[in-house]
Amino acid sequence: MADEVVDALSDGRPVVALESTIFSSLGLPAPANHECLHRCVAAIRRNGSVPALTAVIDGRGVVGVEDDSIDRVLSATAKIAARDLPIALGTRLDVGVTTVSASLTLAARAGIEVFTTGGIGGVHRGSESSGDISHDLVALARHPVITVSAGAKSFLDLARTLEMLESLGVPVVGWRTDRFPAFYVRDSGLPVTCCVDDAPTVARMLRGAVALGHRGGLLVANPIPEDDELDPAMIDRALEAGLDEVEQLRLSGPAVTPVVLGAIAAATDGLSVPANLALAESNAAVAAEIAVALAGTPREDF
Ligand code: PSU
Ligand code: MN
Repeated sequence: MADEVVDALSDGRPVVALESTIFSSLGLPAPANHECLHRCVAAIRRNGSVPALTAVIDGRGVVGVEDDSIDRVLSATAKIAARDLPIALGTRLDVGVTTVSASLTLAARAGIEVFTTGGIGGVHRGSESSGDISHDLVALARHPVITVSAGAKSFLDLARTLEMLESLGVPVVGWRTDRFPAFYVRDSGLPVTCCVDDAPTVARMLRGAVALGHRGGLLVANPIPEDDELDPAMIDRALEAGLDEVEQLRLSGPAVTPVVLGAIAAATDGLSVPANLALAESNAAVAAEIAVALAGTPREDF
């Protein structure tokens, strides 16, 4: 753990964890990936919290990547989900980027209660035959951490993703919306479990869940800012291009998501990239606000 993160946690000051896959070339093309990280970190600090980027470095889980290791992490190509952490540590992996599930594992272990990302993984289209369901969903149900995301990209089966979250007992809280957002667009057409307008209410939800012994966290769904929303028709075409590419390459498993993400960026002529940066920054700001509210919500009150 970075000294700054240890100090903040021991003083009870707000900390927000970040995943690193989104900031690597598996998530965003260079140099936008670097810009995205800088904007998210700045948004977290501006809103009164300490950022903690997660990764695997030299065979260890890291919470709070130091500045001199950032370039090394962002150029890593090993995608580490939660189930890859034991392997990464056991084999002393040089460097790897963490997905949502691995980041939640590390954040929870470090005692961090809020995590920000772009979009979570979910139930893939065609999962009836492929069985491809991201471990992100299980991780959301396993760790007492609030995840802020702009929903999930609609190359996933969003209706099934929400059903799975219900099965797993994960509340889906709309941040000032009653609709589940679909990453580049504000409304997937599907409802959230409830709509919340302020950070203290979200903070009380986590405190209440923990006090009751309800395992797992919350998903806070924050729609992309209105000015940055993309045209749904254009995105649908780009998603089709991405899914076609996956089919032609006969990909399965963890290789699917990075290839679809790259194909979407190409098919939108790069338009998807600034939108991705804007929503990631917005999520980071909301996460920091929630972390500040948690710091002011005593556990003893529940
Ligand atoms: N969705 C995005 N951008 C991303 C990812 C998902 O819009 O960068 C990354 C996240 O790290 C997420 C992971 O946790 O992909 C999910 O991968 P999989 O579908 O293999 O579980
Ligand atoms: Mn998968």
